[in-house]
Amino acid sequence: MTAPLNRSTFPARPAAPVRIVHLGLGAFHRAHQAWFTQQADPAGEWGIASFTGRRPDAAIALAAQDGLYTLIERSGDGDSFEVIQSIVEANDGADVARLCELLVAGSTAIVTLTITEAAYRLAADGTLDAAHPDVASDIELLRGVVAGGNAPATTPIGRLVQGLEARSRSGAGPIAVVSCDNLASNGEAARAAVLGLASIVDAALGAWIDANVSFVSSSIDRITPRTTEAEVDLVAGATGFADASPVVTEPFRDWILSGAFPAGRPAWEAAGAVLVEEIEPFENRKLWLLNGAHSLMAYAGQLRGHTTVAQALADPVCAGWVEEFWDEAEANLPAKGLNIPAYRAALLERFANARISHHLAQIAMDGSAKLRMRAVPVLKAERAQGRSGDAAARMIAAWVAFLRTAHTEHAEIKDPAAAQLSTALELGLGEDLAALLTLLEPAWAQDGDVAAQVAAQLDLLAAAVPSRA
Ligand code: CS2
Repeated sequence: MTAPLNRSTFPARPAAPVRIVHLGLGAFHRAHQAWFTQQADPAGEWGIASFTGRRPDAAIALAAQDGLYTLIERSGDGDSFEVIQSIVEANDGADVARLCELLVAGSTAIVTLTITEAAYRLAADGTLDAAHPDVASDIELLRGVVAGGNAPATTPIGRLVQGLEARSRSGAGPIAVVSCDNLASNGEAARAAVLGLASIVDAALGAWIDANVSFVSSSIDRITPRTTEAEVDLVAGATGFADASPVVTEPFRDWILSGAFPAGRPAWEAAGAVLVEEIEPFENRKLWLLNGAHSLMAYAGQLRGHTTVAQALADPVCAGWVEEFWDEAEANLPAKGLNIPAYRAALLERFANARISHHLAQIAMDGSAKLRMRAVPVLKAERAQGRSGDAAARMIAAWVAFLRTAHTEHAEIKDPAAAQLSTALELGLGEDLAALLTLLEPAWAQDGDVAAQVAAQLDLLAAAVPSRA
């Protein structure tokens, strides 16, 4: 017999008061920030109110369990189970009224974000893409809010700006916004998005945010694949609780943060988080070595017939490409203080954990936003040093080949720029390349060398794809 999981059936500590608001209630948030907060806050002083993004489903499932869920830590040898209690409220992201209520409370000190790279709506030059239809529509809505209306914004950044606008009128004081998305200088990206939007809406609101919101950058790491039904059954058997919404993750976790917390924060370092002055080298190490290898395997691995990261890594061809890309990335990271040989060795072990079924298709989504962080900087840095950057170009070529296959097979392209990608692919083989590259990096519109280099890597990949050899 299993019991339902909630705060009456499970011997939970009392729900902590909300002091953290999170946007992006998904598996990664529950394996990462919620776990760190639980470990760092034994007294239960830091409750999290978490909001979903596009759909309310995760909030509905979690609210039915009073925010409780089981975290399955899956190593190569076995599983361990822990009930996470730090989320005390699970809300539909569309409930902007509740978000505003929480943000006007002086006790709310932090907003954390896992809204995905694409949701920042930044153009390739790092400024807000104000012409994007969703952004433009939120600008209108928010102008109405400043004028006394209360229609809810629809994008994550729009909702955050709406909450901050409410706070600015409440006298609740300064607050920290912590980006936990895989973007370089993600605190600065959050500032560009939030301040960019707020300043267009209302100059005074922009000025308040500038003076009162601290944008914290953070490098976040914990491989968290999608949960399946098998995990639901596993948890019931192992713990005796019927948890409709468990999360499976690897044992490894890492959180490096840089920035000020004007209204306080949990002692996350008690759980292993690290506060640093200079975050860029750590961000690049993670974005290039871990995420870069992931994207390379996602595209090249699927072309070679693989489904998961562990399978792709077991393929010597893919593994060789990963190593070559790592060599290029490493050449552009500081030699001191990052312990890169150990980091690379640890990554190989983490990727090889076949008990974590991390699907390449999941990683392949949103490629246009991801490759801008993972491949483009390495290729540019290599070329600037007078080296080829062929391994980084190969990642981009694998993305192009993957998109072409999807286009030919009429498969859905899951990407925020799907419409522009399709327009580029319509141009047909060869002609499409320059257009696709320009979407990654506008400066490449004029760079025939990069296009020729990626085309050469496309030939190499075609020769390495079993069905086409
Ligand atoms: C992955 C990341 O889906 C992806 O793009 O590269 O989610 C990756 O698993 C995490 O950043 C690991 O910390």
